[in-house]
Amino acid sequence: MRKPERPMEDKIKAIEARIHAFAIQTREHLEEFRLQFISKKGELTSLFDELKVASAEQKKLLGKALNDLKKLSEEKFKTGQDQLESAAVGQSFEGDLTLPPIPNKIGSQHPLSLTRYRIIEIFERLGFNVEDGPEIEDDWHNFTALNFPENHPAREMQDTFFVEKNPDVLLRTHTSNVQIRLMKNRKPPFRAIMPGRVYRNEAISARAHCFFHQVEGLYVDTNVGFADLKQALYHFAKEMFGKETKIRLRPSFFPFTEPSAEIDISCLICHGKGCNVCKYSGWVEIAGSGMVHPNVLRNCGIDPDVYTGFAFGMGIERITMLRYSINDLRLFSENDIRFLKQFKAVM
Ligand code: 2U9
Repeated sequence: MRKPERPMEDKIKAIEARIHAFAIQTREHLEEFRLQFISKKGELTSLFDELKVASAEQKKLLGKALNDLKKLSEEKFKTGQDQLESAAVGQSFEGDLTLPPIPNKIGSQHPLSLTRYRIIEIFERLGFNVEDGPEIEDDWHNFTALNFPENHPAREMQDTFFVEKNPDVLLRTHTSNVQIRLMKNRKPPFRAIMPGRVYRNEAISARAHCFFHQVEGLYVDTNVGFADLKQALYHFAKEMFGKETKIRLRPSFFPFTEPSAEIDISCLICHGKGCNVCKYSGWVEIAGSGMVHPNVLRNCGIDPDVYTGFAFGMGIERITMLRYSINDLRLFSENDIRFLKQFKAVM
């Protein structure tokens, strides 16, 4: 005997009870729920199919109940899905989530890097490229090409680290070797700065170290004059130390420039009145500079009757010490976190 057909109303009630009773605790339960009640092959779809062939009166009576059931199943599915997802996120945390967060220890940039980036930024805006070269160099690129005569006392003055087995090999004493390589290998005009590490045989103290960092600059073209040098370095001083900064040039001597000048800035601490930072002179030295010596141009195959150029050099440590009021050079290489964490990029 055929089982009597259950009225649709009963079926809706029975399914509603089963939906309420269904516990969704795992991903598998969620999928099982979806197959039973939501999918196209699920129980609700077959009830909707039944409704299609029902009388108009039944459609009116049961259509709403069936739609409510559909809504109920979808809401239960969504709630189950959300709960499983947030439980998965929660599992990735460990320990007591009500405790204050563990501080995020991200590093900070080294003050010498911050100063190097700032110097590069200033000169890049004046059209200078950044060039790089070897720290282990031969005598010609470090001394001879720069117009240091064979037995010139300046070679000893530089207190160079030579390689014992081959006295022609040394640790560069300045980044000028990069400028020599640039001038030898390419044709003028050049406008470039050379940041890098240099080495000198000095006893380590608050003011000296066996290595430090320099930025040198070179501008070679037809018609480059001393006024260009002055203007470029005045612009640099104002950008680096503030608009009120003044500069002064003092005559000096370097084998590779003629004429040569030391560049001083007005003291940042006392603004020229006199204090112990500027040794009561009101001025602080920041760089050396000059017009590239004709012999140096000639050594690199550049005709000094056609081209002229200016060059300058500065210690990045010195600029950084003035910028951040640091009084001991050793702090830069001791890796003391208490010192290093105080510096943040100023954008
Ligand atoms: C070439 C031609 C000329 C670079 C220059 C200085 C003056 C200078 C010192 C500053 C402080 C070195 O770091 S420091 O101890 N530098 O005084 N440097 S002119 O002149 C050049 C370089 C390369 C081919």
